Amino acid sequence: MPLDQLPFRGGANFLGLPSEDCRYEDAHVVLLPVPYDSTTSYRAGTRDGPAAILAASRNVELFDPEFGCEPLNRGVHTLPELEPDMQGPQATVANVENAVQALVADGKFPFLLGGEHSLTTGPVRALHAVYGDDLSVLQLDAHADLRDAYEHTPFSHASVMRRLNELIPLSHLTQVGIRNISASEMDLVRKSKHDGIFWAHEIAAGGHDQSWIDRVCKRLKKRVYITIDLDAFDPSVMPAVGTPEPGGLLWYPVLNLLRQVVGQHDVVGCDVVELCPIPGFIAPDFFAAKLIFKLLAFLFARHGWIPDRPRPDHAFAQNASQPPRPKKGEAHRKREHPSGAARSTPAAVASPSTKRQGVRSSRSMASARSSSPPTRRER
Ligand SMILES: [Mn+2]
Repeated sequence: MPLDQLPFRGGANFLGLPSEDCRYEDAHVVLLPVPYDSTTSYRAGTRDGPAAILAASRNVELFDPEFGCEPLNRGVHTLPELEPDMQGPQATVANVENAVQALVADGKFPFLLGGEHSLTTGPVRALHAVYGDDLSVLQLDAHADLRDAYEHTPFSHASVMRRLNELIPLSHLTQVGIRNISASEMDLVRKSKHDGIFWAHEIAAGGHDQSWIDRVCKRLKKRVYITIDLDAFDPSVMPAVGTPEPGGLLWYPVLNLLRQVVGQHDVVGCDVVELCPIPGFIAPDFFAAKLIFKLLAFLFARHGWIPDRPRPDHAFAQNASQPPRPKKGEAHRKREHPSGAARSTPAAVASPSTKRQGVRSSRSMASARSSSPPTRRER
């Protein structure tokens, strides 16, 4: 049997979409996986984060009830992993900066998958070169990361916001979910009258009052870079981080924050960093993948990148008791369970819009598919 008729999986692209739907040329968003950790101070392993996120993303359901469609069927390209430079964090950060510079020059929205948090300096430098004082940074994190140096390096993940502060003023930095800060960082906060910290305990004390989200949005400038250190979340929902801290943020409030920020501001780049996978425990990997899916969906909605979008912005969020009905023709689509049960059913037929990367190794197969032999949906 010829190789191209066997069910090889495609490369590790986000969501496992067919390669013809996530070409670089057509992409709005480009994911840049950087499997780097060298300054991690507690449990190491964030270098395995990008691969775990991409693997988990294959199991994210493409249909999103909030949008009433499959918002990310096309337009998201995943680059191969950027090789870490073992000379140290500076060299790797420089490579990331160069990569993001090239993506922005090509008109792509850059989305970094870490890796440790020190990488964030790369995209922020590249975007600051473009947007200057218009650029502000929204950081979701348990840690203020304002130390001048940590464990003898100024490029530590514990110093990343301090490095950014050499580029952008504290008035352009908004920090959400903070609950770990040192005395020296607190000194800096007091002396500089930094009022951009949204403490985790204050958010928690507010309960269902989410007016803090309005205050976050008010503080942001025109252009926003979003950096999400996954330890911003509570360890009960996101235990797979190198430096967990109790009392963190939860799923829905963070989605509400991201929905509003993306809806009201010009978000120009994002990263999700510090996933430190726990072998055999898939829930945190999936959590990270789904978080990226939602963030990208908000972004696609904001820019009108979702083709034939059937519902107005965030209608589901405003009327959560009424999930949208499937579009005509979708009602009988067979839902394949993310557990992979469908994998054992080679005859399973997916509608064209939901097919993911399966046998796509040659043009001949692509054209064979369009003459409609049933193609197995790869998950
Ligand atoms: Mn952190």
